[in-house]
Amino acid sequence: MGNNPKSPSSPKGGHPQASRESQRTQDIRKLAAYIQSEKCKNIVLMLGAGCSTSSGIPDFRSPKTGLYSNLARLKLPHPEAVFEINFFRRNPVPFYTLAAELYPGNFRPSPTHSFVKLLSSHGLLKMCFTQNIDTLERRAGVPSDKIIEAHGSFAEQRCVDCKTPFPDDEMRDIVLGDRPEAEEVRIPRCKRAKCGGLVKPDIVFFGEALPENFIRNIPVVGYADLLLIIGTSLTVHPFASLANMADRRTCQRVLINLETVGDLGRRPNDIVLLGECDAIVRELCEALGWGEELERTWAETALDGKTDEAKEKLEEKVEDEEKEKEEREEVLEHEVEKITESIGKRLDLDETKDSDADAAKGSFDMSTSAVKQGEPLEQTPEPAKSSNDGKL
Ligand code: CNA
Repeated sequence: MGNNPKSPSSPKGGHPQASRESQRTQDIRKLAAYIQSEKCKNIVLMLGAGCSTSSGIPDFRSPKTGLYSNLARLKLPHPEAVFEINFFRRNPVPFYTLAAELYPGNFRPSPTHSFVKLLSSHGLLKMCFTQNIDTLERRAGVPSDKIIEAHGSFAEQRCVDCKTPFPDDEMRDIVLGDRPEAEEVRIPRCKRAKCGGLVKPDIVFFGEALPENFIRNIPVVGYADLLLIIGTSLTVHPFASLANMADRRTCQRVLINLETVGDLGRRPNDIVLLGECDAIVRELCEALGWGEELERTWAETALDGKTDEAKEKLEEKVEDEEKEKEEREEVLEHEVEKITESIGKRLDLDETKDSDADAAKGSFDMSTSAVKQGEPLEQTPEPAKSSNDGKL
């Protein structure tokens, strides 16, 4: 199975958007069936900034909303300079101005992060490689031994010269706390006597080596039955190269993103699901029968750090919302039953009228389009083309 995002296969006269959506629904159902099959035991994830945009953290490259298009105020020679180690050593102000906007603690994981937790609690998650530095996978409850923070994180910090660790609470206060009006931004300095070097969070800047546990775990991708790539432009290497390490014969690659990226869509069995990752993940969880579990797991992330009273209120709110949802679904089901019944009657009448014409046209057998549990994913007749042809 697979799809070509560039050429929606709308029937003549059909609405291309509607056709794309039904293709997406079909792909999601087949993906769910594959996940539930015996073949799919090891799921590997590659995550990027797009997983956290709904949490309120901008990504780098989205036009208008991305960090790079909003950095003019920092007067950088080029946008990436804010994350370049040599530039940071000369001028740490732009980084620390930005750090206040990205610093963990103020953000709640997205439903996509909670989906990763579900994969883990269902025993399917082999490894979650993330480029994100926001620690939202941890906050969503994904076990730490299943997370590779390939570009490090804001969780710890140290001196760039002597590597002495710097206390977390002081760092938090410097980045997020009040500062004197005259001070544009506060820069943490090493506390070791006679050092005074610049302190930097343990995030990997351009020009720095990737963490050792990333390098050590690269072979894990080769054992994946399913590689899910979510919310990344696949432009930062070596992380982006992991996508090509998936075994062509045994691994199903799936991209969930706002746009096509890398060479996803080029292998005949690639699946490209374009759209907001939270919406797609919710649809996938519904197809897996995990819909309610996802919402409950995600609701729990809102309780993090809240008082008991606030927790109770939130829990009550979630329960009320679930009850309302159930009631709405019951009413809807009833309406659908009524409509189906009346259509059934109308069809009976029409059938008697048009039976000769129907016999001439032949009939469409719904059962042939049904997705069977554990069915192997088919291959598309033609390899799909990505919009990034030849760029990588
Ligand atoms: P990027 O280059 O900004 O690309 C983000 C990708 O996600 C783009 O292709 C977007 O189209 C897509 N996207 C954005 N929002 C959504 C959404 N809601 N649903 C689906 N897709 C979406 O970011 P990458 O992660 O590819 O680049 C790697 C850099 C970004 C790493 O070094 C990170 O450290 C760095 N970064 C991390 C964060 C974070 O930790 N949250 C934020 C900003 C940048």
